Amino acid sequence: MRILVLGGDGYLGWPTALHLSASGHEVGLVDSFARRGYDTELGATSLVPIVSLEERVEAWRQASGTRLATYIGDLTDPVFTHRTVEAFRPDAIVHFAEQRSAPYSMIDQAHAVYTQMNNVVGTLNVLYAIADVDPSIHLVKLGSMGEYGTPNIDIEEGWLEITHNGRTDRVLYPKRPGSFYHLSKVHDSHNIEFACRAWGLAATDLNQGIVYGQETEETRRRPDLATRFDYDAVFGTVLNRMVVQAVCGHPLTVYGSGGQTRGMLDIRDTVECVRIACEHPARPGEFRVFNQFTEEFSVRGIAALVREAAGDDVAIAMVDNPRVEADEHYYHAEHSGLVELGLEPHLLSDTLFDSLLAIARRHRDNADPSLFDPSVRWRATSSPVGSRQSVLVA
Ligand code: NAD
Ligand code: USQ
Repeated sequence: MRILVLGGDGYLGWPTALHLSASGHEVGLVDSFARRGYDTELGATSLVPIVSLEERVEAWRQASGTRLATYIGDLTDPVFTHRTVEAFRPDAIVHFAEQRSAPYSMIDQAHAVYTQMNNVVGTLNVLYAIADVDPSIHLVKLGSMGEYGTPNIDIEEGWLEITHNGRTDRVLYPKRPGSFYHLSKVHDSHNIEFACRAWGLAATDLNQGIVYGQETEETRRRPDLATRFDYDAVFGTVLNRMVVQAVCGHPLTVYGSGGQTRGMLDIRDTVECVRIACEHPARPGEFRVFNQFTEEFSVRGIAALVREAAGDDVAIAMVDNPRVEADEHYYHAEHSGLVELGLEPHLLSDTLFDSLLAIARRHRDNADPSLFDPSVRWRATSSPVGSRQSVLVA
């Protein structure tokens, strides 16, 4: 298949592109380098050094004998998006290209507006490009388990059958997410479902849990194929952060009571789930939803596992929760769709010590401890007006 990976320079987009290429598909990459720009803005860098996209693509050519096509531009530009889809003519588009940090979206008004404009407008442009160029292109869109929030009922895969006043219907599962970032994903899901209904597009929404890990079979082949490893308080996700904190002798930062429970998955399962979704497309007009995670953990459970693997001298700090979220709640989410299509999950117990801790130890000298403690509070609304640029200058 010809597969266009949007956000192909990112943490997940890059290893997914390599996995699809190694599986025999023709792969093109699209990126605006927005993510590298947030690093500059926040004064943060990946724990594991990463090279430029140009160098990565050349490294993959040398390692595999395969060329990846690259398109540099911003999906919020409708002309760029349309021309790219027309030029590459994909069978499937995998859409990772969004601002993906909840804390980043909650810094202030400018960052919330930027996040929703970037994500919602980019996705709308992708939908229009598909409808104009070739409505049979299968859209595989990365959504988030956080779209659902933490309801007091079981979470289904995207859809819910309800009976109300004696009548029954199948409706999109009601969403109650916890940040302007997560809300941008909800808005995307509604726009995509409508495009499937109105124009007959075929889409798969992958409501992915929190990803951990940094290596895949393909990125391991050479150091210049590495993907990024974020551990800072804005872009680092909880397990990756705690592993780096542990090897640096910093207390593990559990927010609130640590009862927040989340679905999680290994980065090797992310790339495999996307391959499976591409190779088993949705039908024309179908808005298909998979919950993409393999295991559930509470935040304090993660801290305990990291301490068990890294050593008893690791301290755990209960930090005032900077977010507005339930830190004790019911959680049970369905996630059978991808397993039924053949996913064989990796378990955290197999990865934590051998892979994650070893990587963190190897690169611990690159860590900046000033980036460990939370820096964004959900209730603070400073710098309410202005552009993201003026906030940076200030
Ligand atoms: P990332 O920030 O590392 O990668 C996203 C890439 O998209 C970056 O390279 C960025 O430059 C690019 N991009 C952003 N906006 C763009 C635009 N308008 N035009 C072109 N390129 C643009 O993020 P990631 O961790 O790889 O996540 C990828 C996707 O997966 C996101 O949509 C995210 O919401 C979703 N997801 C991630 C996780 C996780 O734990 N990392 C979990 C669930 C879902
Ligand atoms: N948390 C801590 N300590 C930390 C960091 C986080 O206790 O040092 C807690 C948070 O309060 C939250 C949970 O851990 O309750 C998860 O936080 P996170 O930063 O690991 O993940 P989240 O903000 O939900 O976002 C990440 C990705 C996002 C993706 C989402 C999947 O950044 O792109 O959509 O995971 S999900 O959580 O399923 O929505």
